[in-house]
Amino acid sequence: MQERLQTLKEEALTQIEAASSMKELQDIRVAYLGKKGPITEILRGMGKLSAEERPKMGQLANDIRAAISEKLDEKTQVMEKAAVEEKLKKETIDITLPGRPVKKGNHHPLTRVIEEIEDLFLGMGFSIAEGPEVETDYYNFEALNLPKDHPARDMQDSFYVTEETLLRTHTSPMQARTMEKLNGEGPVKIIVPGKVYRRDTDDATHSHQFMQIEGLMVGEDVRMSDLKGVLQSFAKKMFGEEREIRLRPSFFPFTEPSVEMDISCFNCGGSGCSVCKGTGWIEILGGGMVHPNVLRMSGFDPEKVTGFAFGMGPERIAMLKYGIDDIRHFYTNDSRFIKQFNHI
Ligand code: 2U9
Repeated sequence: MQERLQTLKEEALTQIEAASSMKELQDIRVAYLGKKGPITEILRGMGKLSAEERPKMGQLANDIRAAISEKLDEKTQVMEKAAVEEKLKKETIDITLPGRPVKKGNHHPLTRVIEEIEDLFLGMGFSIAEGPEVETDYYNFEALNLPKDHPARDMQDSFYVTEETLLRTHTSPMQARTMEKLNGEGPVKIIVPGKVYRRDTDDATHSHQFMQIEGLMVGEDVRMSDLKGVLQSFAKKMFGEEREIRLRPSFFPFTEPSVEMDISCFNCGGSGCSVCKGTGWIEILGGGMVHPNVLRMSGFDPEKVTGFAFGMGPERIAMLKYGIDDIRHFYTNDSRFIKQFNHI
């Protein structure tokens, strides 16, 4: 039995030495130290030994079991360490290698223009107000002097959600909401950017969803000259200090008098070209003095306060600024289009 144990020990240690995987080691552990293993078997056979032999054999058997177990642990550690090193070797990165270029995204050209316009008006003391895109018929039309059967409603073909709610056709309802909250106490000096919706067939210059930035200033003795001053300052900052502006008479149900603002063409300087269609002037926005009905419906007394308002389409300004010929480019998410603006 003693030789048997020794043989087992050498055999086990040899196998452990030769083992090249954790699995093999585990198999050796089970094979030699397991319940059905030869050492256990020998220990079970101890009964046949004499009383003086038993402790010696027992000790030997346990020593051999301990030696095999120790060797197994030792080899396991060696293997685990080797595995970690292997992994580290595999994972070592050559820090001298250039990193993978992280493709940096960029602002959508429309976002740029909107933020540029917002900054200009923030710089003139306006604050930004944003309102709900699903509006009530009252705030989208009635409060803006467009009573139920007013023909001008057709100019703004709408997506109705229910009899009384629709996707707003302009951001003006938020100006009416802002005024109403002030219970006739001005001043009001806000711009309202946002998405608006009109039931239009998309083509190069029309989109069923587009952006608007409208502005409103209400207070004592607000005049048309204030509107002209604000629009002039906006035009020069947005399109160049050498820009001239001109105001032409126009009509909007919510302003009286109403104007359209043109800027001198930034492409030909005014001598006439394809950008300004030979006129030397480019139409940018509309505006006017807030209609007394609109002031009254939003809780202001037109005898005490006056106001001006204006509205522009950021897509139009971005198309002029970047020479874009089709409004749909802004909405079709074609990365070839968007990528062009990464460098600016
Ligand atoms: C209130 C009172 C008056 C907003 C105004 C315009 C003129 C205008 C167009 C610009 C481009 C619409 O998207 S567009 O085609 N808008 O020309 N907007 S005055 O007048 C208001 C708004 C709110 C309470």
